[in-house]
Amino acid sequence: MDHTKDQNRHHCWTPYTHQVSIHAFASLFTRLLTHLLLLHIADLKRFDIKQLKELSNELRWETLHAVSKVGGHLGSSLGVIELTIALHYIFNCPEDKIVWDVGHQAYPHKILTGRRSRMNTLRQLHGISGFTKRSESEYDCFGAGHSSTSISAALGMSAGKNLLDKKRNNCIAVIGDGAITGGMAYEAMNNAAYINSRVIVVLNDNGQVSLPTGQPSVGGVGPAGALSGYTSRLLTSSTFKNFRDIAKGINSFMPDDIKNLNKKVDEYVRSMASGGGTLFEELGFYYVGPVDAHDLDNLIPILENIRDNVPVTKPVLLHIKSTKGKGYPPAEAASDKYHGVSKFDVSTGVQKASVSKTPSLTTVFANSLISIAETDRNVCAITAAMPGGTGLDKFGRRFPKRTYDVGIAEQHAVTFAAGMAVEGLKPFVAIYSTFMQRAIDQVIHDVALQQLPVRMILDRAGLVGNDGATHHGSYDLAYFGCLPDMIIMAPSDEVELQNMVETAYTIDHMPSVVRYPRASGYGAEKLKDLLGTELPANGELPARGKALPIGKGRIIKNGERNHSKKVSIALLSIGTRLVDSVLAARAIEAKYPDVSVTVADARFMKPLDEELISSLAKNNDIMITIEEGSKGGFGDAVLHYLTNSGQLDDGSTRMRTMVIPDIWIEAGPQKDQYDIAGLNESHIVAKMEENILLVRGKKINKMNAGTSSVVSSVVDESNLRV
Ligand SMILES: Cc1ncc(C[n+]2csc(CCOP(=O)(O)OP(=O)(O)O)c2C)c(N)n1
Repeated sequence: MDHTKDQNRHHCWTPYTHQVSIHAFASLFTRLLTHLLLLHIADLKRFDIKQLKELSNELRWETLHAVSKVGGHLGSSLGVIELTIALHYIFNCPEDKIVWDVGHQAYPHKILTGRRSRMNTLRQLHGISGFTKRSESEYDCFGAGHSSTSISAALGMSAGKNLLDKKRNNCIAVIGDGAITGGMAYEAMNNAAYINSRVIVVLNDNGQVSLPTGQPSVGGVGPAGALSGYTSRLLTSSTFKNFRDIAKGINSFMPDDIKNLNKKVDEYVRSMASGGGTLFEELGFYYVGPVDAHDLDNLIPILENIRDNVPVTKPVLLHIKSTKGKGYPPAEAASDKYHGVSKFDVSTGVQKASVSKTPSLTTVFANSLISIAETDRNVCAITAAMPGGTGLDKFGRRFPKRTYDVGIAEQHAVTFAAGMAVEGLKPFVAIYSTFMQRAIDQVIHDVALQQLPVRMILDRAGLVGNDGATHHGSYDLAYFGCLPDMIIMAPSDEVELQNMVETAYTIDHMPSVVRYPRASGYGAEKLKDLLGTELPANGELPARGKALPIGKGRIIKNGERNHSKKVSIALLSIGTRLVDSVLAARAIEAKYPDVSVTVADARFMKPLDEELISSLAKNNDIMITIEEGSKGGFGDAVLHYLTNSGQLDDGSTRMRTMVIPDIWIEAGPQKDQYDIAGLNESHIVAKMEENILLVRGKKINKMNAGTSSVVSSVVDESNLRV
């Protein structure tokens, strides 16, 4: 990076320093960072502590500046600046392994490990990922996006190093107090001491478990879960440890005589920490902490001590206390700590989010559930650390006692809801489609098999945009569609969503699912024009939806039938691709006067509307299903039904499925992802055109064949004999 740019950066920054005066950014030139990146991350080791501190200011600025341009996860990254520097200073990556849990806090790590110049492409199409990703850099030893995997992965690497007799064994998992609420983290810790493999767990405690934390929905202002309470007690019951205290403690790993000598000091240090750090110690970890995460003077010698003195057979947990959003006042002051932000103005902290005129489907769900819960005290709601993203924050403000935030624990959320259903409650579990993948067995074993009426609300079902491949909700139609005793719905729009929430409410004899993408409603005008749906005179959604007949789809547009229409097509959509289907149908009919297109909305993935499907197949030359889901979902279910009932045997209907293709679709704007997936209006048009030509050709051949039937039948028979 050339120096002139850095100078300019100084000028950009000046107004901000006047307004909120952040002394942490006294050094506005990224001199050291530039120097370091011209060399190699290993050269960091030649820096002295003063330079490391200066570097942390530069890295903080660089992270802030990069995210302000493209949006992304900010607060978590700002909270681990010093930790990132300390880890790279003490350990030798890539040989040593740092596994960042979730990976959303790894931006400073990316900047330090050769990706500074690409930070402007963060989360963009063909850019670098917003999470760690193996294919992106050898310094990203493990990819992430979903939480609570880091300890297992680091432990596996450690065991691998042992088996292969590798001399250095520094495998480090950096995990937040949110991610550590996930069950996998405990499964890994339980296993760590047992297999005698050293793994270094850095517990980054910033008091934010859910997104955002402190909603009344979680019953108060604190982070969700008892574990957070426990680690907070560890923090408040003692002062921060400095490296001398901790060095004394770690000395207990020395030979026996020194060990005995130091034992008392060690006990003292650790009991000061907590009344023991006992939970982690009971799991067989050596507990170190709490330590101020922003104090490099301590952090560096402590990590050095752990590296050099903890035996290779002992897992260790370093408990650090950090401030999410550290060093950027607007982030520190915000309730969500700027966890995830859109582009923003650094000088004011004001985000440039595009505001939709119509409510998001998330809001429509929340409002619908609130209306229902107002009349039925048995309705309750469960979120796995995502009250904001699922709309349950709103529900929680209205019904705090009936809202449960269980932490990042999707499996528990589902079985917990199953337990509530046993007691006769009507639980709604709202989980993003991608995170529901965690709880498939709980849905099968605890819910469906017992026909318990748990209502599963899957937000972000489909392509999600800048979070990319780890977060797409592509598979739920496939993984739930194959289960017996399950009712699965996908609304095409906000009115349908409201109706489906109402439908789920009425289903008391088995589980039900409502899945919808990250999208906004269409609003009164579009609904009427495109789907023929009328809203009340005020243009707003009614207070309550109407329960739909189970397993029944609807026709949105009937294709015209007369002698001039030579080719007939049926588009059968499930979910929000319906509007693109209608637009595509209109475009085709305008372009080809001899083609008629019927558009239907299946509404239900399960049970299938077999009557509707059969009639569409029977009455059309071409039938195309469209869904925002992977193969194995709706289209396959329709095919399965039609082929097994012999309805495609005579070859008179050309059947095609349009699904999210069998590839990982990387981060980028949602609209581009629909293009990559081939699920936009233009792709539906193209798919119809392809088949129109073939059907026309076939029909012409047939007509020609009719005039020379004798000849062709002879040819056919001889072919058969061959
Ligand atoms: C399985 C799973 N569920 C939910 C999420 C959504 N999520 C991303 S980060 C986050 C909070 C993580 O908190 P923490 O680990 O403390 O990290 P922090 O952001 O506070 O640094 C959540 C709930 C996820 N990534 N993975």
